[in-house]
Amino acid sequence: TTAGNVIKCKAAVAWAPKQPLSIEDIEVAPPKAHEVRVKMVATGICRSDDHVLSGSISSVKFPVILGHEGAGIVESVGPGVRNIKPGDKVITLFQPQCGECRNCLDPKSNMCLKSDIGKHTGMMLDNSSRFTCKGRLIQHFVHTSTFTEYTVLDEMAVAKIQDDAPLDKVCLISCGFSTGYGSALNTAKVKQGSTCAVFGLGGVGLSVVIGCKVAGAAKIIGVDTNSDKFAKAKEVGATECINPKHYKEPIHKVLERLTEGGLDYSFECIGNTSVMASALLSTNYSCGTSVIVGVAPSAAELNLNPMEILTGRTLKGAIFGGWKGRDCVPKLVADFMAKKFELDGLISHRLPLQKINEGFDLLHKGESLRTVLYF
Ligand code: PAD
Ligand code: ZN
Ligand code: ZN
Repeated sequence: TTAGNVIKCKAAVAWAPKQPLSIEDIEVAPPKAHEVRVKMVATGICRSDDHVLSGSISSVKFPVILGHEGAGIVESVGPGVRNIKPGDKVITLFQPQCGECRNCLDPKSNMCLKSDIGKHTGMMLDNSSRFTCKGRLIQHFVHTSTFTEYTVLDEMAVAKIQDDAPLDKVCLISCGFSTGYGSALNTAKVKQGSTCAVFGLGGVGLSVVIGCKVAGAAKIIGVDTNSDKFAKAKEVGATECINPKHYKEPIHKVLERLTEGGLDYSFECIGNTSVMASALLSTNYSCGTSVIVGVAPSAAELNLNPMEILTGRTLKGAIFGGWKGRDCVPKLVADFMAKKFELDGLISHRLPLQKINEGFDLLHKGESLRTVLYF
């Protein structure tokens, strides 16, 4: 039995930014009080992992084990863990839910105050790490770290899901799918018959499209500079797609014309501040709502004329689509099992952990939506 012992296993370690990941033998310490050790089964590669590797999210410390879109099976639990036991299927929560803080108690917020997003301590809640490699301490990433055969999670960062869920698909509910879907349903609250535009048609943007469709939007316009993304976007619900490179005039002018006075809702799913500004401008100047979903570089600033908001527009944002992880993720998995939405269309590639750098290359080349790594 491994319970109570250090586990030696493989992990993809990021030693420094702007370098390929390296597959290493690491040691994973047993879970302490209110912690859970998980054997990973599947994890997606998200653009946010790449933002860290590229150095664009500069506060993350190295060496680190990245990855935050994971699903696995509980290997052992530490003292005090009540509702999770070895053998349970779980999804990792990069946006945790402690259930006790001011924001967890507010039904309007999912931004648990214990979240490591933005702070990037790289540690477990008790301020220590469970990972070592070659005698060095390795940082955790936003309470998850899924690019490893075994990881340790604080109980607040674990959602227990039903036993019959296919982990190689529902891992997307751990980040990309839920972020996009929730941005449409929870953050924008898209109304039936409305007009929507989704800027950036990667795994997150496509999930916004799915959410807009479920909400009954009449028009869902996909916007991407890579026209190769259009076929899949239409397959999951986009009613038309446009490429800003094919127009001389600014894209918000084009969208204003297509929608007779501006969109009801727009979503920025790229992480580019000038696109955020044009997504806002493309909404109706009085009743439009624009949602920031993409993660911009740490140092970036958004340039806006206040008049664009003064006339009545709403600018919003959300992490993880506004979902409270432990409450909502099991329900999202149940909705998937009940065929309320599909995830297959979002998964473009499957690779073993050992080929993780190939997965990042596919993302850089614009060829992948989601690459799911298996173990
Ligand atoms: P992705 O890289 O797969 O998709 C981005 C898409 O945007 C690609 O299809 C690009 O071709 C397209 N694109 C790039 N530049 C432009 C441009 N100027 N105009 C139009 N299209 C363009 O990324 P993803 O879908 O994995 O993630 C998208 C963003 O969402 C990224 O910034 C990621 O960090 C962020 C994210 N946020 C959360 C959250 O909780 N808010 C969660 C997960 C991901
Ligand atoms: Zn992500
Ligand atoms: Zn909390």
